[in-house]
Parts: sequence; C-alpha cells; structure tokens
Amino acid sequence: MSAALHTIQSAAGNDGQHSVLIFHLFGIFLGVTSFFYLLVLIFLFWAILRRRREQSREPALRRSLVVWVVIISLTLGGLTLATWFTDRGLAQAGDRPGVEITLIGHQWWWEVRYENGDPSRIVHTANELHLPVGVPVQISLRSDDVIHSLWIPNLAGKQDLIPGRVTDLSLLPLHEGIYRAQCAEYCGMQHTNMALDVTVESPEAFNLWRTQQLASPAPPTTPLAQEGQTYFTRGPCASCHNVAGTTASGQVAPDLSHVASRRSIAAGTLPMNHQNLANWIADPQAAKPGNNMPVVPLSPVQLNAITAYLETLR
Ligand code: HEC
Ligand SMILES: [Cu+2]
Repeated sequence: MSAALHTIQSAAGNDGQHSVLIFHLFGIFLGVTSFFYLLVLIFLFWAILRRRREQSREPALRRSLVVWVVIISLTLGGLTLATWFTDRGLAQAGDRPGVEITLIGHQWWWEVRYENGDPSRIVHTANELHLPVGVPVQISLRSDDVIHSLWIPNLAGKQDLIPGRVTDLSLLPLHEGIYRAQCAEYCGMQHTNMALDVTVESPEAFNLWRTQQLASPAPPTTPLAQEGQTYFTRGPCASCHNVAGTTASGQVAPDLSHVASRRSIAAGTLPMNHQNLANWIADPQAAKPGNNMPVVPLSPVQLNAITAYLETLR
C-alpha cells in the first residue's frame, strides 16, 4: 500500500489488528467483484458482436450457463467464508484485554476513564487516548446526550455511542504512532470538531503516562500561576471543570488535571500552546461556535494568570 495512504487518519491504515483484517477483507471483495464485473462486460460485448451468426448452439449455451452458476455459487460461498474468518479474527484480536477504558461522548468532546478495580487508580482525562502497543484494549462506549460514533480508522472500524446503552469496541494496536480519531455520526453544530488524539506507545511509556495521570498536579510555584489558581478555583471555571487535588471539582466539562500534557485542546480543534490556550479561555466561542463553554468575562490580568496556571498542569 502506498505511503500516501498512511496518514494519522487513514481507513487504509495497518496500525491495528482490526483495521488490517478489515482492509484485507475489503481487498478480497474488491478484487473478486472487479474480476467478475470485467468478465460480465467481456461476455456482453462478445454476445453483441456474435449474435447474428449464432443459431444452433443452444445445448452449448445451456451447459456454459450451468458452469457459470456453479462458479458464482462457489465464489459467493468463498466470500462468505472469508467474512466469517475475518469476523472470528476480529473477535480473537480483542481477547483478554490488558487495558479497559470507558469513553463517554458529549457534545462535542470525549470523556475518558481508564478503569481499575481500585477506584483510587482510575485515570480521568479527556480528548485523548494513550495505548500500549501490542496489548488488546477493550473500550466501553456511552453517550451523555445524542448518538456519536467512535472511529479510529488506523486501528479499527466504527462503533456507535448510544444514549442509555453501553456498546463496546476492541483494539489491538500494532505500531507505535500518533493517530487521529473522529466522531463519525453527525451530532450537532460542532460535530466536525469532535476529534480524539490517540497515542500508541511502548508499554513502559504508557505506564509512565498512566502514573503521571494518577498523581495530582504539583501546586503552582510562580506568583502568577498561584494567582491563576485562585481565580480558577474561586471562579465559574471550577463549577464545570475538575482539577485533581484542588477544590475545582466540576464534572460537566473536560478534566483539566493534566491539560497541559495533551496535544490539543477542545477535542482536537487547536494544537496545545500558550496562544491557543489563552485565546480559547478568552473566547471559546470563536474557535468552536456553539460549544458548551460560555465566555467567562475576565480582565487581561486574570486571563494571563489563569493561562499560566493551566500551563503548569502537566
Ligand atoms: C458552563 C461550564 C463551563 C465553564 C464555566 C467553563 N468551561 Fe471550560 N469547557 C467547558 C466545556 C463544555 C468544554 C468542552 C468544549 C468542547 O470542546 O466542545 C470546555 C473546555 C475547556 C478547555 C479545553 C479542554 C480540553 O481538554 O479540550 C479549557 C482549557 C477550558 N475549558 C478552560 C476553562 C477555564 C479557564 C474556565 C474559566 C475561565 C472555563 N473553562 C469555564 C465548560 C465550561
Ligand atoms: Cu459526536
């Protein structure tokens, strides 16, 4: 497959066991059906050109027709079998998951929870997944509002998130890399800006990330960031957002405990950097009109301090 197809968001991706199986099956169907399509066209032209001269070949035609029906039946049987094997492969690839994740769709961002039998070891984050390479992952999908669909084309097929129901998707990442997932079911005004960053890394890097995410962020040390923390925890921000280890414990918006360690903000809408973060806090409706974070009136001093504080949350 040409390198041009191997981008961070590619349905021809071979970075997950599921996408490899699905892509192989697609290739088989495409090859077989193209072959028969060409064959039918060739016979058609042959028949048109020869029709005047044919008269006494009825029995021969009848015999070829029987052979044709047999060939078609065998081919369809073969395709059914290929589908069945792919289906079995998909189920096996997700066996004995080493990581269990709950993903909750919100208009228009993803809430992420790494499950653990010990509640104090559950990781909460948003808009990003970290996955260890070569380890099967089981994702339980829920929705808080409307139907969304999780699509990480490089790794697997699509799966819907349906309000009031739990669906699931298994993955087996094969290559380390950075991928982009996208909500694939129209879910309202900012549907396009509902992406998810996926990082597949070595098990060591994954464990390190997990340990960092479990710890509360270190308290800010500069006066500016300390001031920012005060504005953040006393202001309206705290009623929607959670920051572990502080009094900010809102649960209706992305968890910000380690927001500065993420690659993007606002569900893949803007790369994470100082300017984008400050612009977002000043006017979240500019980059993502209609999203559920209101404009909170802030003085330039407050904006600067809050931005500095959020940048310490690694
Ligand atoms: C009424 C609830 C609400 C309030 C108040 C609020 N936010 Fe938000 N915030 C949200 C929602 C909802 C999102 C997700 C928006 C989206 O991506 O669609 C968000 C997203 C963010 C993000 C991006 C997080 C990410 O991982 O993508 C940052 C940073 C942020 N808010 C900071 C703040 C700050 C700072 C304040 C206070 C000045 C604040 N918010 C006030 C609801 C709120
Ligand atoms: Cu959606």
